[in-house]
Amino acid sequence: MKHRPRRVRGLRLKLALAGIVAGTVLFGSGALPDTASTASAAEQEYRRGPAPTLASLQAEKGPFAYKTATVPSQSGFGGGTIYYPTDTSQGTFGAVAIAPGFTESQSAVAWFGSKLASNGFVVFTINVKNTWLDQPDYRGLQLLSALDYLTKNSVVRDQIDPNRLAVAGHSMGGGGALSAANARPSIQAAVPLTPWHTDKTWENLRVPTLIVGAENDGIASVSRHAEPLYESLTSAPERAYLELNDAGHMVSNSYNTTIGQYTLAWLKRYVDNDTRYEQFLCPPPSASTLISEYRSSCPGS
Ligand code: 9J3
Ligand code: ZN
Repeated sequence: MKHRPRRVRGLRLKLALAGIVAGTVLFGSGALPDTASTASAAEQEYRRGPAPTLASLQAEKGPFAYKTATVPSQSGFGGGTIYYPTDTSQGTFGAVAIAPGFTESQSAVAWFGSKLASNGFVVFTINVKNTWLDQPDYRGLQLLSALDYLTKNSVVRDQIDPNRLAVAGHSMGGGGALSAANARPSIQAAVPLTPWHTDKTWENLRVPTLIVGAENDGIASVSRHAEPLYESLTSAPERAYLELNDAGHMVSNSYNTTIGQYTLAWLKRYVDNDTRYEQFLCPPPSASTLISEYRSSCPGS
């Protein structure tokens, strides 16, 4: 739905706090610490791949070669497919677990495997235990179980940074991604895709979250799901709402350039702390033939 852009909330407070922190650092020590280069070292530590361009974000595949590994059904989730970069020369990668929606299998989110693994993430597309029955919160528990499997038991466990994890999912799986992020604040990013959840109170969720909505969604209408879910994220350190123009509920089930572009930028920015991607998120895009609406906390970082 189209709305007036919303005011950035909390920006003034964040600037004030930043000033207090900077002041404490400056006045609290004899020698001036080089905070700028410290920050950029931390940012650069997790950078993977070359500097991004709009074309590289929109490309179906990135620069990393990748392989897949099949995982059979486990006690905590219904198995799935791990897509992982084969390059072991650059240290660990961040990882994202992605759940499908009601009636769906991992095939509904499979394209994120190649898109994101080829850009330097370990991706775990999962099946849920009972694709018809499992409610969003249970899908969320299964996402957490899948992340634990990835970092503790999987064939690529040593290639994953357990502190750089993310969750995503379609519809009830997107509701599950909210639930997982809410339960585990150490998760670095969440990307619910045309999410569906009966609970619209996510005021305690503290994970940077990008919600993708589809303007003409007839199953999880944006006015009843994506938009109120986004608006409830008042404690998320960063949040964005990307609404795809003229799109339906299944828009994320096959390759979509705009969803791929923003999902990749969001994960790079918040899982890898890669500020080279900030320019593709902030300032926010204007409405276009592709994007009916965009809300965000920009500039918040
Ligand atoms: O996962 C989804 O596609 C949610 C859709 C839905 O309408 O669930 C109602 C039972
Ligand atoms: Zn809208």
